[in-house]
Order: sequence, then C-alpha cells, then structure tokens
Amino acid sequence: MKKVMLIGEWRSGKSALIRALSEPGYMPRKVLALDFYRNFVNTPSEFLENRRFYPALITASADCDILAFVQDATRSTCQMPPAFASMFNRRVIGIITRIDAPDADPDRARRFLENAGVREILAVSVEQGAGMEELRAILENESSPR
Ligand SMILES: Nc1nc2c(ncn2[C@@H]2O[C@H](COP(=O)(O)OP(=O)(O)OP(=O)(O)O)[C@@H](O)[C@H]2O)c(=O)[nH]1
Ligand SMILES: [Mg+2]
Repeated sequence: MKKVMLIGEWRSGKSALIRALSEPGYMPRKVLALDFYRNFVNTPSEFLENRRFYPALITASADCDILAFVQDATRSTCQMPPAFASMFNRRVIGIITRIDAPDADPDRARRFLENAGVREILAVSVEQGAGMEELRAILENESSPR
C-alpha cells in the first residue's frame, strides 16, 4: 500500500475516503493537526484554505508516495491555487468526490483540478462505490512511478 496524503477543503470527503479505503474504525480527529492513520495522512482543511500552512503540507508530503487533491463535485469554487501540484515533489492525483449527488458537476471539478496542475484525475462516489476500485488499484500498485 502506498502512503497517501489527502488535501482538500472543508467537507470535501477526505475522511469518508479514508474510512472507505481502510478497515472501518477510522475516527478523524477534529484538531488542527496532521492525522496519521495506517497508510493515510489526513490534513485539516485549514491547511489548504490558509497559505500559512503550506510549509507544513510540503514537509509532510516528503514522507508520502502520493498526494491526493480532493475536490467535491458539488462545489462551485476551488481553494487550490493555479499549479498547486507543482509545489510538491510527489506524484499528485486528483479525486473528485460526491459524483452521486444530484447537484454534482464532475466536469467542473475536473477543470478545477487541472487548473491546480493535476494530470491524473478520477471521479468517485464513496456512497455508491463508483470509481473506488480504480482508486484502490492506484494505491495498491507498488510499481507505479512517483
Ligand atoms: N453522497 C455522498 N456523500 C459523500 C461522499 N463523500 C463524502 N460524503 C459526505 O460528505 C460529508 C463530508 O465528508 P467528510 O469525509 O467528513 O469530509 P472531510 O473532507 O473529511 O471534511 P473535514 O474533515 O471537515 O475537512 C459527509 O457527510 C460524508 O458522508 C460521496 O461520495 N457521496
Ligand atoms: Mg475530515
């Protein structure tokens, strides 16, 4: 399993993804700190929403194989600055969440992620399972490049 750090704004679905990808039992901590659980590093949404925390994200990313930028498909805004992915010397994937929601617009979410410099993007529904096998395969594939 690759070590993955999830970055995304408030209620974008970071904790739900970790819960779905690991054994049940993950309880996110509601504190302003990195949250290490098995091969996952969950980050507080404030770390994306406030530039002051970018150095903490960059430092933590050094220990990870993959960074996952999480974008809620129902959101009409994106907190990631242009070319955000280029700040990190790591493989970055984009995860579009909540594609099952009635007001979801996955194409818009994809554009936001592309603007943030993400090339490898997949869309998932934690509720219905769509895209989750593909995501698991990425996280379990030991041979893919950084
Ligand atoms: N319908 C649907 N709801 C989802 C999906 N993913 C997450 N949610 C819901 O969205 C809400 C927010 O998800 P969280 O996983 O708590 O989001 P988060 O990014 O951890 O949020 P913070 O920790 O507050 O930054 C929860 O009520 C989830 O159940 C999805 O794919 N589909
Ligand atoms: Mg959370």
